[in-house]
Amino acid sequence: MNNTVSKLLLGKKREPQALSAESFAPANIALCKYWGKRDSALNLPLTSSLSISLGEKGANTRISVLDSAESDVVILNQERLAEESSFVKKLSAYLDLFRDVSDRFFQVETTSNIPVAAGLASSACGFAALIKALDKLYAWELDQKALSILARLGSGSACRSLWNGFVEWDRGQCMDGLDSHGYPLEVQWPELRIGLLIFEPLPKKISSRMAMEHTVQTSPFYKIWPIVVEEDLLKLKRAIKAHDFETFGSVAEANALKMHALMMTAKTPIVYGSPKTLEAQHRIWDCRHQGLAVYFTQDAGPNLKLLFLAKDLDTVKQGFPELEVIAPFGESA
Ligand code: 2P0
Repeated sequence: MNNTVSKLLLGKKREPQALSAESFAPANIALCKYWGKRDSALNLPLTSSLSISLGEKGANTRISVLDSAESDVVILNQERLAEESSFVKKLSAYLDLFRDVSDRFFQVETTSNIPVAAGLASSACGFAALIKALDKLYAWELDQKALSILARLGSGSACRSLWNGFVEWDRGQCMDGLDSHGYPLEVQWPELRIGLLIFEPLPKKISSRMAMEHTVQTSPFYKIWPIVVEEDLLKLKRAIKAHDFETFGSVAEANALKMHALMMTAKTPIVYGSPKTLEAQHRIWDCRHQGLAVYFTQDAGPNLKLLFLAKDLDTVKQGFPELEVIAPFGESA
């Protein structure tokens, strides 16, 4: 058990209190990106970040105690993953944080309604759903902040998937990471829409973890990233509060482009975009030149997420008929 876990679970039950437990967590999309760690074992970031959760799009995870197994069993979207796969190893190492030597192995069954590993933060909602399910299984009754800290140990961005709506992940200052967690912004924006433009629902070639490390170590521009993020975060939070969509969209889009620019200047460069990504970006900029308020963000994959308002839904759909539209605050607008 690492230090963070033992501090948070002090006085809590060490034996599962049920045979299985289940929980859901929403996917989240960063509007101001997390890109770079100050501690890679604890997933402590170099900067704060800000996301929007995707409501009903996310992961549902059931964890069950296995009786006589010799390893964990991981089932993702009805398919059992090979024991030696990197995802199963990562998940087992995460579960090791919580089990005593005497503990048995687990079956982790996750159903995700978003494309896995397509740069759509599916590991984030997976780890958030898993820690919520573990909390139920062991009857720890941890608060959201503690769950956010523990989710972060699985995957950094998972700490933002504990809430709906806008979530800021405060980077924190402490070495043990107990002050590095998400918290929700108390702002609703029912008119906001997110469009998933999925070209390639395929696993990404380079993991975010490796790409971040490579960028931090080799991009000559990384040193200005923390300054960029600080400014973008402030602008975004002001725009969200004021429901100033154009500032919101343009700052989020520029933040994503700056993150990808960092990667392109790494040695050797990392490029997550494909020709389809670039073609869609040009279509979005053309729409904007014609007066349509539509923006995009892009994560560690080729797909884009469009940002627009409910009033423009029909026009955006004309330009992008393949779009899957999400209302992160519900369909009320
Ligand atoms: C984000 N991404 O803020 C950024 C933007 C992708 C691009 O967080 O190494 O799976 O597990 O902490 O959280 C994806 O990275 O990385 C991510 P780890 P994670 O959403």
